[in-house]
Amino acid sequence: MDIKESKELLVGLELVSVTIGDIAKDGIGADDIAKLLPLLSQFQSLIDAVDGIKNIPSEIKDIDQLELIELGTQAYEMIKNIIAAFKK
Ligand SMILES: [Ca+2]
Ligand SMILES: [Ca+2]
Repeated sequence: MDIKESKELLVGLELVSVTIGDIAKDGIGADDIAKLLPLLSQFQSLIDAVDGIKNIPSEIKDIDQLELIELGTQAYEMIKNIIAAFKK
């Protein structure tokens, strides 16, 4: 088993969190509507993130060392990008 669903979930979480951070960091205003557009254009990523989510526990149970490194690296990048999005 691979870690496809786990990775897709991280991509979706990052996308949503970065968008929220970007919108909220300077207060919510009219200019924030434009910031929702990238989210719409990446709608398929959001669908992928939710689709197959029930397989994630099996993926994690079956994870090997390489996959762990891959997922860990992705999670680290995700957290970095989210923090950056929330910072002014
Ligand atoms: Ca804003
Ligand atoms: Ca998926």
